[in-house]
Amino acid sequence: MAYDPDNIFARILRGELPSTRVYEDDETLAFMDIMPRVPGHVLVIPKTPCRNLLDASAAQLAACMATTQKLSHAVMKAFGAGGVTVQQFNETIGGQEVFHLHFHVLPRREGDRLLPPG
Ligand code: D5M
Repeated sequence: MAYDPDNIFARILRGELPSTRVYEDDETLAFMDIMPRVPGHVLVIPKTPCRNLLDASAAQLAACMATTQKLSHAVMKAFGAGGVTVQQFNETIGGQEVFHLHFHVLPRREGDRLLPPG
Protein backbone atom coordinates (compact mmCIF):
# COMPACT_ATOMS: atom_id res chain seq x y z
CA MET A 1 0.00 0.00 0.00
CA ALA A 2 1.15 3.56 -0.67
CA TYR A 3 2.76 5.81 1.92
CA ASP A 4 0.79 9.00 2.67
CA PRO A 5 3.38 11.77 3.25
CA ASP A 6 0.77 13.81 5.15
CA ASN A 7 0.07 11.24 7.88
CA ILE A 8 0.22 12.59 11.44
CA PHE A 9 3.68 11.18 12.25
CA ALA A 10 5.19 12.49 9.00
CA ARG A 11 3.88 15.92 10.03
CA ILE A 12 5.40 15.50 13.50
CA LEU A 13 8.73 14.61 11.87
CA ARG A 14 8.58 17.79 9.76
CA GLY A 15 7.75 19.85 12.84
CA GLU A 16 4.31 20.79 11.48
CA LEU A 17 2.53 19.26 14.49
CA PRO A 18 3.66 19.45 18.12
CA SER A 19 4.91 16.42 20.03
CA THR A 20 6.74 15.69 23.25
CA ARG A 21 10.03 14.35 21.91
CA VAL A 22 11.98 12.18 24.33
CA TYR A 23 14.73 10.75 22.11
CA GLU A 24 16.13 11.32 18.65
CA ASP A 25 19.03 10.03 16.56
CA ASP A 26 19.84 10.08 12.83
CA GLU A 27 17.38 7.29 12.00
CA THR A 28 14.63 7.37 14.62
CA LEU A 29 12.45 9.59 16.81
CA ALA A 30 10.62 8.74 20.04
CA PHE A 31 7.80 10.83 21.50
CA MET A 32 5.00 10.50 24.04
CA ASP A 33 1.73 8.95 22.82
CA ILE A 34 -1.06 11.55 22.91
CA MET A 35 -3.54 8.91 24.22
CA PRO A 36 -1.38 7.01 26.74
CA ARG A 37 -2.65 3.53 27.57
CA VAL A 38 -0.38 3.37 30.61
CA PRO A 39 1.73 6.16 32.17
CA GLY A 40 4.94 6.57 30.14
CA HIS A 41 3.51 5.28 26.82
CA VAL A 42 6.10 6.17 24.15
CA LEU A 43 6.10 5.72 20.36
CA VAL A 44 9.23 4.93 18.30
CA ILE A 45 9.26 5.74 14.58
CA PRO A 46 11.77 5.72 11.73
CA LYS A 47 12.59 9.13 10.26
CA THR A 48 12.28 7.80 6.71
CA PRO A 49 8.92 7.03 5.03
CA CYS A 50 7.51 3.61 5.91
CA ARG A 51 3.85 2.63 6.11
CA ASN A 52 4.23 -0.27 8.54
CA LEU A 53 6.11 -3.50 9.27
CA LEU A 54 5.01 -4.99 5.94
CA ASP A 55 6.77 -2.15 4.12
CA ALA A 56 9.90 -1.78 6.30
CA SER A 57 13.49 -2.31 5.25
CA ALA A 58 15.92 -4.31 7.37
CA ALA A 59 17.75 -1.06 8.16
CA GLN A 60 14.57 0.68 9.33
CA LEU A 61 13.67 -2.29 11.52
CA ALA A 62 17.16 -2.51 13.01
CA ALA A 63 17.19 1.20 13.84
CA CYS A 64 13.69 1.12 15.35
CA MET A 65 14.49 -1.96 17.44
CA ALA A 66 17.69 -0.41 18.80
CA THR A 67 15.74 2.71 19.81
CA THR A 68 12.87 0.63 21.20
CA GLN A 69 15.33 -1.22 23.43
CA LYS A 70 16.91 2.07 24.62
CA LEU A 71 13.51 3.58 25.33
CA SER A 72 12.34 0.43 27.11
CA HIS A 73 15.16 0.82 29.62
CA ALA A 74 14.51 4.56 29.90
CA VAL A 75 10.74 4.39 30.53
CA MET A 76 11.14 1.49 32.97
CA LYS A 77 13.54 3.62 34.99
CA ALA A 78 11.53 6.84 34.66
CA PHE A 79 8.18 5.25 35.54
CA GLY A 80 9.33 2.72 38.13
CA ALA A 81 8.26 -0.20 35.94
CA GLY A 82 9.29 -3.83 36.29
CA GLY A 83 8.83 -4.68 32.61
CA VAL A 84 7.67 -3.37 29.29
CA THR A 85 5.13 -4.35 26.63
CA VAL A 86 6.02 -3.56 23.00
CA GLN A 87 3.16 -3.49 20.49
CA GLN A 88 2.93 -2.80 16.77
CA PHE A 89 -0.13 -2.84 14.44
CA ASN A 90 -0.35 -3.25 10.64
CA GLU A 91 -3.16 -2.04 8.35
CA THR A 92 -6.68 -1.20 9.52
CA ILE A 93 -7.70 -4.83 10.05
CA GLY A 94 -4.55 -5.25 12.16
CA GLY A 95 -5.46 -2.28 14.37
CA GLN A 96 -3.26 0.39 12.73
CA GLU A 97 -4.63 3.94 12.87
CA VAL A 98 -1.62 6.06 11.87
CA PHE A 99 0.08 4.87 8.70
CA HIS A 100 3.73 5.52 9.51
CA LEU A 101 5.58 2.58 11.10
CA HIS A 102 5.59 2.88 14.90
CA PHE A 103 6.28 0.76 17.95
CA HIS A 104 4.36 1.29 21.19
CA VAL A 105 6.58 1.08 24.29
CA LEU A 106 4.41 0.52 27.36
CA PRO A 107 6.10 0.40 30.78
CA ARG A 108 4.34 -2.09 33.07
CA ARG A 109 3.88 -1.94 36.81
CA GLU A 110 2.42 -4.47 39.24
CA GLY A 111 -1.40 -4.23 39.25
CA ASP A 112 -1.60 -1.76 36.33
CA ARG A 113 -4.26 -1.95 33.64
CA LEU A 114 -3.25 -1.71 29.98
CA LEU A 115 -6.09 0.21 28.31
CA PRO A 116 -7.23 -1.21 24.94
CA PRO A 117 -6.01 0.58 21.79
CA GLY A 118 -8.16 3.30 20.21
O1 D5M B 1 -2.12 3.89 17.05
C1 D5M B 1 -1.67 5.18 16.78
C2 D5M B 1 -1.24 5.79 18.08
O2 D5M B 1 -0.82 7.12 17.80
C3 D5M B 1 -2.33 5.92 19.16
O3 D5M B 1 -1.83 5.30 20.37
C4 D5M B 1 -2.51 7.41 19.37
C5 D5M B 1 -1.21 7.96 18.85
N1 D5M B 1 -1.30 9.32 18.32
C6 D5M B 1 -2.17 9.79 17.40
N2 D5M B 1 -1.93 11.10 17.13
C7 D5M B 1 -0.85 11.44 17.89
C8 D5M B 1 -0.12 12.65 18.07
N3 D5M B 1 -0.43 13.77 17.40
N4 D5M B 1 0.91 12.64 18.95
C9 D5M B 1 1.23 11.51 19.64
N5 D5M B 1 0.58 10.34 19.51
C10 D5M B 1 -0.46 10.31 18.66
P1 D5M B 1 -1.95 2.65 16.06
O4 D5M B 1 -3.24 1.90 16.27
O5 D5M B 1 -0.77 1.86 16.53
O6 D5M B 1 -1.81 3.18 14.66
